[in-house]
Amino acid sequence: MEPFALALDLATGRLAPHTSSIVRRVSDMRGMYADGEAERQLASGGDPVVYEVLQYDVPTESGQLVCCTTVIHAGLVGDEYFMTKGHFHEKRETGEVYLGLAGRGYLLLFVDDRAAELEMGPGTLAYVPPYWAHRTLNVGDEPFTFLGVYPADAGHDYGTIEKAGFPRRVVREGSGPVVVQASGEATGAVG
Ligand code: PAN
Ligand code: ZN
Repeated sequence: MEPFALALDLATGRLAPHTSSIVRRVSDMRGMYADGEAERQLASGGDPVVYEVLQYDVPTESGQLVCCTTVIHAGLVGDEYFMTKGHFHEKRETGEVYLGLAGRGYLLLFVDDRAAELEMGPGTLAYVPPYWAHRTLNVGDEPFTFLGVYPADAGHDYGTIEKAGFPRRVVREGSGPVVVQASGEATGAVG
């Protein structure tokens, strides 16, 4: 791998050049939102784009670092904010660093019976420790974008989250976000 420099647009999160990208729509996230009916209606209606990931690929080997940006669009499925699928790293002992670029979001994390949520905005540097599952979501009216840097051989385990979900969700109550237990009751942790 040769050294390289990329242009990162801090306002939009666009990374140029990038060598791969992912676009995920509501229909790509079946069963992940609490309100299944709202999810089905959106998916069979306009099926909006929930988020995009732009990445500059490097060899998938120990020591290499992937740099990628995520753009989560503003929106709701029922009362739940647009979010990423969320994952554990397949290599559980690998961590990750996120840097907020634009918009307002949350980072949800959990490991075993511990859960955490971090508010993110432009300039927030968030640390995802090894072993913690992580999911981000947009609680604002504009796209929420952030840069992620993680070991190229980390791998992504989505299956565990698809089966078990996250222990906490972030929903809009009135005009703002509230963190609730996945079962529905408020944690009282964040307003
Ligand atoms: C991020 C995520 C990105 C999209 O780059 O992959 O935000 O989220 P999902 O992968 O959960 O769909 C990261 O954490 N990489 O390891
Ligand atoms: Zn990750």
